[in-house]
Amino acid sequence: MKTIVTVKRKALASNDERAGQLRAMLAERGTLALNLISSPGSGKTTLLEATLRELGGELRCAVLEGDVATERDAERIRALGVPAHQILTGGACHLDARLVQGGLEEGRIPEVDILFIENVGNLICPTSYDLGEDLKVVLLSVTEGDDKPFKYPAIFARAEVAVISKADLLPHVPFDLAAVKEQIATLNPRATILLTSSLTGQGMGAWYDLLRARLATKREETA
Ligand SMILES: Nc1nc2c(ncn2[C@@H]2O[C@H](COP(=O)(O)OP(=O)(O)O)[C@@H](O)[C@H]2O)c(=O)[nH]1
Ligand SMILES: [Mg+2]
Repeated sequence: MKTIVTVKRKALASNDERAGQLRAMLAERGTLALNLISSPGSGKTTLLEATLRELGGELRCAVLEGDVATERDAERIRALGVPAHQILTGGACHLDARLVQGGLEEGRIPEVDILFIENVGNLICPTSYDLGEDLKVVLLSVTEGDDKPFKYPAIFARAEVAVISKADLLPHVPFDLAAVKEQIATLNPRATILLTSSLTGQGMGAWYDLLRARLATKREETA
């Protein structure tokens, strides 16, 4: 047991070192980096597609996609004319800083204003791995049940932004929105909570404004 804990600690320490290198590189470029985390199917890629349609003409964006298998998400992004690279983990349940460094290797992704990293779909493993991002964004769709923040507390405690997605489906599912907001606020009182629908555009203005504001802050900090 002691050996397992020590090995895991060492792996995380080595990841943190690489994440520090990534953070320094992104700061030098003035790139804002987001790490999107959720269960499979919560709407990460659809949120990105809507975001890139909105911001694509105004800001330089690129996407690193993390999945166990297939290039499907990267293909969805590239179909919008936005640079995307698919990282295949070959079974691993999360991205780590080494994989992201590989994804950013010369020529794969140009220098951009915002780099979106879509993590492998799950609420547990990606939580511990720093990818050099400026902020972690957790998504929870209204179809997943209103008990999830307390069931997966670590990610909701760490994510600076919580997006409650698929708001258009609220009238059709039992989902206590107030209770979910309360759980998230209990786990992270400073979290920004957004209610969005990528389908209808509900709440998306606040999401775009948050991205613009965070990029401006980063530029001021790194100028
Ligand atoms: N009703 C509704 N469906 C959505 C919304 N966003 C995504 N979806 C659907 O949810 C499914 C999974 O979306 P996807 O973006 O691939 O999720 P990901 O696995 O988190 O990247 C797809 O069928 C989407 O069309 C939304 O805002 N409203
Ligand atoms: Mg996806």
